Amino acid sequence: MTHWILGPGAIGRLLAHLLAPHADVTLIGRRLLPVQQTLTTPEGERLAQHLSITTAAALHADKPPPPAFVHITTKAMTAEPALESIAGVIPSTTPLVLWQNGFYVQPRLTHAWPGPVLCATTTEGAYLTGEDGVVHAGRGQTFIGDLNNQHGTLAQTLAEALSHAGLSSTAVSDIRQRLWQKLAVNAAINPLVALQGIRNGELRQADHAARVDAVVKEIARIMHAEGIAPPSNAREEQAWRDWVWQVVNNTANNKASMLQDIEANRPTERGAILGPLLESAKRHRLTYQELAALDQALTHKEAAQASLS
Ligand code: KPL
Repeated sequence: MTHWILGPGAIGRLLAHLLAPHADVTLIGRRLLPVQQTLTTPEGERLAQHLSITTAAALHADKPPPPAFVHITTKAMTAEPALESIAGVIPSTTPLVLWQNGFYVQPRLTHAWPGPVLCATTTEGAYLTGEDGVVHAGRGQTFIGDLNNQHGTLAQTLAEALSHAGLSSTAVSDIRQRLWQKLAVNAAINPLVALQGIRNGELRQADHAARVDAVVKEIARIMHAEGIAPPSNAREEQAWRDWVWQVVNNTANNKASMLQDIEANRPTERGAILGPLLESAKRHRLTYQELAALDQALTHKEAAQASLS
């Protein structure tokens, strides 16, 4: 089985390290990285591995045989341009696997790409340490499915391949619900910590906590309108609140991905995380002033940073 992994960020490199001993794997970036790469396991073991790394431009010149799967592991807002960069070298029937947060690129590519489009959502923890290292900080669970439930067998094949490689994965028929549930948590935590420049656990301070609860109130109503059940049986708003605070407690020491993006002067996933909520609130005529305020503040912050760089 051949896997191409488009986007050598933390999840992309983690996938490449885990799959490489079992399958034919190529990691594709905008620029070349050292082929000798190191994975630090959750147990602290350092494993060096020679990975096949190339660029989209080199693929156009080499014209290799098409892969069984193209995993897109870029940030949400760069997934489509990344696919565009290799679209000329793969048949349009090639299965895609989308690993993005939010709910932006998943419906767009499901609609636009002729071949199967699988979506993955994962709680694996990983971060990069420079050009040649990735740390697998914590093991998690990965769920795979497609939005129209037409590719269950393919999702099952991929889930088995990933699990065999050490990434515990399950094929599911409710991936839309799982993507929105993760989006809810990301929307309640990421914009606030990115704007305040704080670690997740600092949201427990009273003034931040009141804001989190106000955001969760809006999110709970939107989820209800979208038909997305909370991950437990408690009364809906309470269930969403409990879940968000559980994630805050479990990740208290983390710098959320959006804060890392702000600190590194990269564009954030604002559009993919807040965008679908704002769009849904407008469509269902629900209140969204907390979410809109976060969106606006992040837009200003990103614009201010871009003008300085
Ligand atoms: O997924 C996350 C992120 O950082 O993007 C959370 C759950 C907020 C943990 O930090």
